[in-house]
Formats: sequence, C-alpha cells, structure tokens
Amino acid sequence: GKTINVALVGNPNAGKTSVFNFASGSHEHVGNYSGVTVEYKEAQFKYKGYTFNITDLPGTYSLSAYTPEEVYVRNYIVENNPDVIVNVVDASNLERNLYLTTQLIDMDLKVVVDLNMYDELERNGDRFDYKALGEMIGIPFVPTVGSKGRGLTQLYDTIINVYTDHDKTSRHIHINYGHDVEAAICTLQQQLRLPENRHQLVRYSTRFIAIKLLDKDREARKLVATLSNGSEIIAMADGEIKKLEKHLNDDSETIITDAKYAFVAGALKETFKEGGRRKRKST
Ligand code: GDP
Ligand code: MG
Ligand code: K
Repeated sequence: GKTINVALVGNPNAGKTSVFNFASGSHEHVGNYSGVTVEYKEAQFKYKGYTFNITDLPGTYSLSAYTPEEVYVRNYIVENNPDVIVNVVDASNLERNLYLTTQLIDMDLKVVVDLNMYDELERNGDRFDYKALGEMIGIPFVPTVGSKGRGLTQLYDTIINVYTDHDKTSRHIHINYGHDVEAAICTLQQQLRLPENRHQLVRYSTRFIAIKLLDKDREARKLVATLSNGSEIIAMADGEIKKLEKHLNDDSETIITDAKYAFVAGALKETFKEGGRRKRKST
C-alpha cells in the first residue's frame, strides 16, 4: 500500500505526543519536555491499506526563526516535505494556537487541523463552528481528545482524504495582509519566481519566502542570498520594508504579526462563542 508521511506540528502542550502515542500504540511517558533541546520521534502504523509514517515534532508557537525549535520544525517541513501536516491545536486556547496555523497557510502545505482538547472546549461550554472556520481557511478540522484516543479514526480518514485530494474543505487560501504588504509581496515574488531560481526554491512557496523577507527573517535571507539574483532581491526587500514602515508607521514584523492576529480574531469572531464556564489553566 501507499505510505503517507504525516508530521505533527503545534504549540507546546497542545497534545501532539498524546496523539502520537495513541497512533503508534506506544505508552511512553507524556510530559512537558520544555527545556530539552530539539528531538523528534517517528512511528509507523497501518490503517485502511495505508502505511502512516508519523512524526512528532517539537512544540512551537510560531515558525519564525527565533528559537531552535522553530528553525528545526521549519527545516524539517522543507527538507522532508511531509505529505500532510497535522496541526495539533488546543481547542481551549484557539486564538493563540491558530497563529501558527496562519504560517502553515503561508507555506502552502496540505494541512489538517487536529482540534484537540475538545473535551475542555465542551467542559467550558464554548460554542465553536469549526466546520465554518475550516471552510473559511480551506483546512478541515477534526475534533479529538488525544489523551483518550477519541476522534483519531476520523483524523486518519481526513488525512487520507486530504492526501488523495478528496477532502471537500481542503483548498489553498491566502491571508490578505492589506494593500501595501500585498504589493510588496508581489514585487518580491516576481523576482523569486524567475526561471533561474526554480531549482533552488522548488520546495518552497515563494509567497512564504516573500512574507518572511518582509518579516526580516534571518533564515529566509540566508536562503535568498544563495540565489544568483539574491543580493538584488535582498536589496529590494530592504527597500520594500522601508516603504512599508514609513507608510504604516510601524516595524514590518509587527505589521505582519498584527495582520495574522487580526485574521485569526476575525475568523473566530464569526465562529466562536465562549461559554463562560472557563477555569484558568495552570500552564
Ligand atoms: P505536546 O506538548 O503537544 O506533545 O502535548 P502532550 O501530548 O504532552 O499533552 C500535554 C498534556 O495534555 C498532557 O498532560 C496530556 O495528557 C494532556 N492532553 C493531551 N490531549 C488531551 C485532550 O484532548 N484533552 C485533555 N483534557 N488533555 C489532553
Ligand atoms: Mg510532545
Ligand atoms: K509537552
């Protein structure tokens, strides 16, 4: 049968390892590994004629290049090119968790959102039309309780559907960063897309690189520097950043981050209602 390479990506403590352990049938200790440097685990299992090759990656809040985990996860995604990314999201903490999702959208990957901790959402009495949000962002959402294995077969089925292009929700969208930023992205993308760059950028979304250049991302600059017209592109990016910062009167990183949070807030405003039975979490 076919092998589907699946990578689990999500914030620390969203439940990645719990989902991984259930899927792989192991019962290792699940705990907080924060502080331990980058590590990942891989396991295989069979389901409906497919071999799932599943990788548990370190937790990250973002895919910028500020922490070793972020760099690691980003490089893992680019180098290993998983067939499907399972973005494990803590359903009781959507606003923060979906920030990472916006970056997966920029990277133009096949994504399934594992809406984990669904028991907590229910306990809180929250109402979340996750189907509507999924339609909005072109990513199917599957509610799960990772610690109990609830919802995992639905998750596997959805992974297969996304992998085989049979999922009806799955489509690629762009987050709209506003007129000025979009114009800058477009300018940079035109250069990145030149035929001489095709080979080196084959695994990347040029939109993602353009956004990351405007975000003053070190890794993106390093990558672009290796291109034959790299120094021109970097100079162009610096010019675009200057223009943006002058026009919008803020630093470019903040402009992009704010746009991402605004996108998430807007999407949740239409689909999520807090139930008022929340307790403060200790973590
Ligand atoms: P990771 O950091 O993303 O790998 O998260 P873990 O799998 O280590 O889970 C963090 C904590 O959340 C552990 O104590 C798990 O037992 C617990 N947990 C995982 N999934 C769920 C869930 O769906 N519901 C609840 N209530 N707890 C969960
Ligand atoms: Mg873990
Ligand atoms: K953890």
